[in-house]
Amino acid sequence: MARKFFVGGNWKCNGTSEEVKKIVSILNDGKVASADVVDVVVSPSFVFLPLVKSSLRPEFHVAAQNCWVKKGGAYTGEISAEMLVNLDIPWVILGHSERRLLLSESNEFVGDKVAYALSKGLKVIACVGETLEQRESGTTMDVVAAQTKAIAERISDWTNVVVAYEPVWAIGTGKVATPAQAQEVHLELRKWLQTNVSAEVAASTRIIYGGSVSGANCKELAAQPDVDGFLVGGASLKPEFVDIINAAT
Ligand code: G2H
Repeated sequence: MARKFFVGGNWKCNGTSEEVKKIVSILNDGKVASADVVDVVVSPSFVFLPLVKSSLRPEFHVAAQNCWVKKGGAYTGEISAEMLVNLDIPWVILGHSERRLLLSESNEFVGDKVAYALSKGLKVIACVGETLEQRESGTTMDVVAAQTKAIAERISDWTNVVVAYEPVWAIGTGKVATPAQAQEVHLELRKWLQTNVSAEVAASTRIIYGGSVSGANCKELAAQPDVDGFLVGGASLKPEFVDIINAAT
């Protein structure tokens, strides 16, 4: 089953309204592959979501970088899935390692968030990935399997899920996983889905790579059979993001 290439731009906690407008205009002017070939989703901070959504070319979509684990209420500082749906924001990134590590989000908490966001009609980019210590101790697959299992136990429909494999040691470090390292984990993750969810879900779910993806390394990574796209941080704030989108072709 053909999986459509997917490129996400995670702008993290960056940008002023002027800078955001500049990035949007670069994206709007960029010569990119057609929407039949690649899904493009950019994720500005919450405060810029309406601005980006209203000014971005229509075939590109927006994602929030997080949302609350259940219905809104007395949760100061949080943004609910319902609010994103209300603003017509189709996607949300959940379980990014920066939140898992800096804000102590557990596998179970991330799994609950994924299930709740999906139940409200959002599409989810669910992030998994091991730390350097875990890789060096040989537990990479145990870690990403446990993170994926916590999601799998809470959802039954994977249609609106993209899994982002982001090794923590490669995030923002310039130390990208080699194409072989990325392919190895993506293939193992797909096998995990086949064994623990279903062959259909394993074949159709997009598994994208994140961690120091750039215009220079994207083509080689994209050529791997189980790499279905990217979640891009630093380079998504630069003109080279257009080249990364075009890695699909
Ligand atoms: C990983 C990635 C975006 P960067 O966090 O999700 O960031 O490309 O800067 O390593």
